[in-house]
Amino acid sequence: MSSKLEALNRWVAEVAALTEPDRVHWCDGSESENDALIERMVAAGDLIELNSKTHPNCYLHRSHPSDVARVEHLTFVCTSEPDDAGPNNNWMDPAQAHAKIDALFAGCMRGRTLYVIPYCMGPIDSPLARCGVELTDSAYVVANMRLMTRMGAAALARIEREGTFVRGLHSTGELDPHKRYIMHFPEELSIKSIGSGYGGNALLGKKCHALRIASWQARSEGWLAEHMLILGVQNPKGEIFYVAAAFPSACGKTNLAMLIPPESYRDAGWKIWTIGDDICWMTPGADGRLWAINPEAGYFGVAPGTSAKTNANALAMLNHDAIFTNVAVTADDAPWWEGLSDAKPARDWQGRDYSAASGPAAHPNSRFTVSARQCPSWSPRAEDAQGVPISAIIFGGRREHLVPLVFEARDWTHGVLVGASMGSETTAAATGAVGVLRRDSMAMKPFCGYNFADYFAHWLGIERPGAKLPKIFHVNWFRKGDDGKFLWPGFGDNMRVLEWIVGRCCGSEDAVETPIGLLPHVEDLNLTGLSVPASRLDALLHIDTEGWIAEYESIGEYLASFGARLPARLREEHRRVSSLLAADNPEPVTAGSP
Ligand code: SAT
Ligand code: MN
Repeated sequence: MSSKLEALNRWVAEVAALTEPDRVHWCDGSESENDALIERMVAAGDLIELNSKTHPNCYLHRSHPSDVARVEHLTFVCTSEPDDAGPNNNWMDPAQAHAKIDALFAGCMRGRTLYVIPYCMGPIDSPLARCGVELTDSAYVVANMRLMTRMGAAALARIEREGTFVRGLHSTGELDPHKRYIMHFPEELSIKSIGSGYGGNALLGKKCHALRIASWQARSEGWLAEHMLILGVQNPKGEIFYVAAAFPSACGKTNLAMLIPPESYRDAGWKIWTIGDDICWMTPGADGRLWAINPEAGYFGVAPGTSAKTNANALAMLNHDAIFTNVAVTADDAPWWEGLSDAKPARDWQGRDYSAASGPAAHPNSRFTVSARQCPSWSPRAEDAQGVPISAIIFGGRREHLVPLVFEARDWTHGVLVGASMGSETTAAATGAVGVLRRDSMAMKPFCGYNFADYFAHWLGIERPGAKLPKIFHVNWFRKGDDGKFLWPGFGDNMRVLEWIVGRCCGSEDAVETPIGLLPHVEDLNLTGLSVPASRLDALLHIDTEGWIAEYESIGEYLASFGARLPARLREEHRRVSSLLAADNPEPVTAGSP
């Protein structure tokens, strides 16, 4: 097979000449194709069939033990000018990068099949959607891309019609961490990834295309490609407000996107609809509002901690037609991970007999891949070609201290500063130390395909005459008390915060002004059925002025690291909040004081 698009045929031929596969397979996305692939992977031991009674059509994949997460230190943005990639990215000269990675691709597919995967990010008929083609030698990648994107014949037809597509070349190579690179060429709309078969390193439609390359395209075309979930909050009147929320990887986006409200809310008629759990593409509409689509068609979610209590919707979608990566299994071949149930794991994520001495049974970054439609809270609006109008944008990270449960930015400029200043403690989603506080602007630190300074300017520029932009909020579910325990129950109870946010968007809720933004009055949070002591709520909504002065000093240093390219408006906004904090300090330290 080949395509009607000569440019595509030529590229496939060039890649085949370089990588020397035994055969080339053009994926049509059909059921029979998938069945045949799964059969081959099971025969080769790349997939293990799970219990067909409790988990029909579910499979387990065990990745190489050194290949279990994204590798930010091996991820590059290769632009002609180093400053275009910015201090937030690793940079390599494009010609040098091509030479380096092509040397690794040479002959790497001998004995293997080269799969051609045409895919569409977003509803297939949406003007907001964008297409790509991934060339890979991994059948596991094909099976995952089939769940995560609109993959196959319909995507190819759109690509042939449009003539343009993002080119992604991937090989598992030797799975050698020393021969592993994830390279992006935004000026060429292309990606080359070798040496990893895992998640965001290998499923090129996800982080590589839908965030790094798309953010670059979005800037030149006037839209936003963001690391955000999208959910709909339906109130008892039946009105639905759409909210986009940015959190770093493994900070609960999937759980928030599928939130089940507390019983009192459900009885009153509240409901959450899921549009997406990881990526959001937003475009200003003719009406001035931001309209959003989820470019993905599935979820690649973190397994550990997912349970009937924390995310019953996720559990319900995981008992058929799902791929599990690096989870443990029980004696009767059901998938298992820490936090799931009291059942005992029989084998750990590496397939060894489980022993508590060798660490967690499931890898902390173990994942499930499943079609979005299997989620009980899936919204049919996820297929809407025009997207959904966004009423609120939420930023949030993991912060043990200081940052209150929720606050609202005063206006768009302040909101952009709040997003740019985001900090979060690192997680197992990327290789490296866990629990270290780092700045992660808009949760895009690992994903913005260009200089953050230019990205902040692009965000500021979204505010144009006539724009009816969403309100911007910041939340922190991860605040801990002196006893080291979480102060806020989180999960379904986050509904209480969402209600206040939606109330602010339609003008029905009041707020308290503070230097860092607008906070709820404790009595305005609906706490029916919740037994959190008043002292804990006070702590959750308390502003520690001295702590915030120090925080703003650290934010100032971070912003200064972007040098002269940082938009002046952001610098001024930082100065404005800093002086509000100084004025609020009960014991101001003034220059020249004794
Ligand atoms: O592996 S992925 O990059 O897809 C998951 C994540 O880190 O969010
Ligand atoms: Mn993510």
